[in-house]
Amino acid sequence: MTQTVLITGANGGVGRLMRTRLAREGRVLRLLDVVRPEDPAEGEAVEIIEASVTDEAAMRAACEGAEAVIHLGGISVEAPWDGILSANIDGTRVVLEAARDAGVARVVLASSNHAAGFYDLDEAPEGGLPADAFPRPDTYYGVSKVAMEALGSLFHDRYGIDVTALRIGSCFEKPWDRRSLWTWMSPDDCARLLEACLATPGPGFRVVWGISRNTRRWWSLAEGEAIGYHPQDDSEIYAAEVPQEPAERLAGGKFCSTPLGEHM
Ligand code: 15L
Repeated sequence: MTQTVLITGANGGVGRLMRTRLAREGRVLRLLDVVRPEDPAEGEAVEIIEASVTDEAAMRAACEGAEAVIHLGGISVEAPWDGILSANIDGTRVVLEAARDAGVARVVLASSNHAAGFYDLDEAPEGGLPADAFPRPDTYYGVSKVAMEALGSLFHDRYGIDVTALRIGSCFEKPWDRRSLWTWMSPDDCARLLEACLATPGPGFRVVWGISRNTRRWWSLAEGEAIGYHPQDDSEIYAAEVPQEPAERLAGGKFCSTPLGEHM
């Protein structure tokens, strides 16, 4: 049987890194983005949808027949409130309503470390800051990720949808500064995490950190391990290459001091 997985924001930074990594025999990736993703390569099992996550009709059609939704769509940094409200908060509501109405059993939400950006590294207990540490958003963007988590919890409790919200650190090919040595999630580990979210039996509603097994991490891996996420990469191999300044202490780094509501 074919498994159809809808990925919103499929043409964004994380979405593009996942396109080949989430390809599997028997799986169709339905790639949705407001900027049209590239057409399928020869033999690639993908469907392309050019649409916004705020477009209710398009989202309903996109969810039809999908087993799972990986919701990466929206604005990925600080920006004016109106845009954040529409793309990130209303967009998440639209995605969850469409998933519910189409009978999609499982949704993975790309939350962010910026939902908890004001934790200081000294506040982490032994084993790391728990993934469900009470929110301390660092921006309007971070507030939208807190709202995303709340919507996920709501849709789990009301409708029984399995929802895992990922407080993603920094998912890029490589870390680039001292902070990202804590926060990095390698693209391969991101794919491992998403596969765990798709495969784990009955996760209910959960929040999980999205980071690699970084030597310098101070966020807990326990919640990820509980759903079968066993990261294999460590940013330490890049430590000698990255600048050692600024020596950030707050989880959210420069997001904590960027002017609220201004484009980063
Ligand atoms: C995020 O949530 C952003 O989407 C990404 O662009 C990075 O800035 C990342 O956090 C980070 O904290 O490094």
